[in-house]
Amino acid sequence: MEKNHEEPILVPEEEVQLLIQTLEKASTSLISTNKLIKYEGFWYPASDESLKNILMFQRHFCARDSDLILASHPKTGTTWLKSLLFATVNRNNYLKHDNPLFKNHPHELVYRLENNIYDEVHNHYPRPHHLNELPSPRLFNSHLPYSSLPESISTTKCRILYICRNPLDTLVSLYYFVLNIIKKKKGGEDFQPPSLEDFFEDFYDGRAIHGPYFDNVVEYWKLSLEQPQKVFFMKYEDLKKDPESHVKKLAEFVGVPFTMEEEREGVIQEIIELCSIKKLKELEVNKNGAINKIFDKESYFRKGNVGDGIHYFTPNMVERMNKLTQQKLQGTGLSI
Ligand code: PAP
Repeated sequence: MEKNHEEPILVPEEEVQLLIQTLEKASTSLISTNKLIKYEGFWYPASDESLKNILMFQRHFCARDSDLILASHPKTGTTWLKSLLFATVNRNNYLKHDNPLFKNHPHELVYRLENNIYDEVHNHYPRPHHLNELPSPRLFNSHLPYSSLPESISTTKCRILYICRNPLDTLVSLYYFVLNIIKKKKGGEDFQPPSLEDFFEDFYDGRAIHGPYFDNVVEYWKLSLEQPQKVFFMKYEDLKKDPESHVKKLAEFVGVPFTMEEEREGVIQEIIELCSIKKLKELEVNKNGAINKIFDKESYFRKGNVGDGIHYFTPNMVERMNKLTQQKLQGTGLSI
């Protein structure tokens, strides 16, 4: 059911603070001063703002049947999939040279729901009423686990596209992304960066932002088996290996399959080219400025390699992560 609602009522500050007091807390190597809190089984920054945004999203977001929600653990290919999804869905809405991806970072075209939409402080983000006014299909993303998404996402026919990635590549990517933010905040001459080895241990124990990583992956994987019409499950590595067949399947899943004529004319290839890391990296719009005033736009485009993660760790650490992966995915039929 599509509900048109006004600006939602804010979750009172006192309620958020009381809730935080009841939640389990942890420090990690990367975020030692700014502790993590465990909410509904997953770790988030222990800030009032962050939890309030999640609560607001959970309480006020009304999914439409036509919504397309890109779900992922951070650093598994979200930005790439955002651009591919946007370019595919909107391929007939713009002239080739006028694609909004040339003027906007992918994160400015596909909004992250639990971030700042419901936040009255960062008002450069669209307001909730703006979400209601967006034409269908609306494209969103979320890093929340399926079990924490608002009810309307499961009760409507809205579709979810999920992407996962090799855990070592994911953790290295996350480490460098967060390190960039810390350096900006604290980096002076005597700045001692937190070690990747320590962050490995945090991630291994599931104690990193949005972790435990495997729990996030397995929830969506299971749902994709139970309801394949609801969840399209992808792996970063497969998308790299064979982007064409994935973009084709993605278009079919979201109800805008490529015509024979489009295929003949190379439209799929053009989309892949436009959304390649090489192309996106060299666009002026992705070189300067920051998403949400904190995250440098260019930091979303680092290397984009597959299997690079193992080079950062000792054979013993790689072996431990492989064993953990096997253990966590045992019986699921999934391998990453
Ligand atoms: P997010 O969850 O914060 O949005 P996300 O986009 O999922 O981040 O992950 C960023 C990773 O995707 C980076 O990987 P790396 O650190 O191992 O290099 C980034 O380089 C990679 N990436 C970004 N855009 C693309 C793209 N167009 N193609 C392939 N990989 C990409």
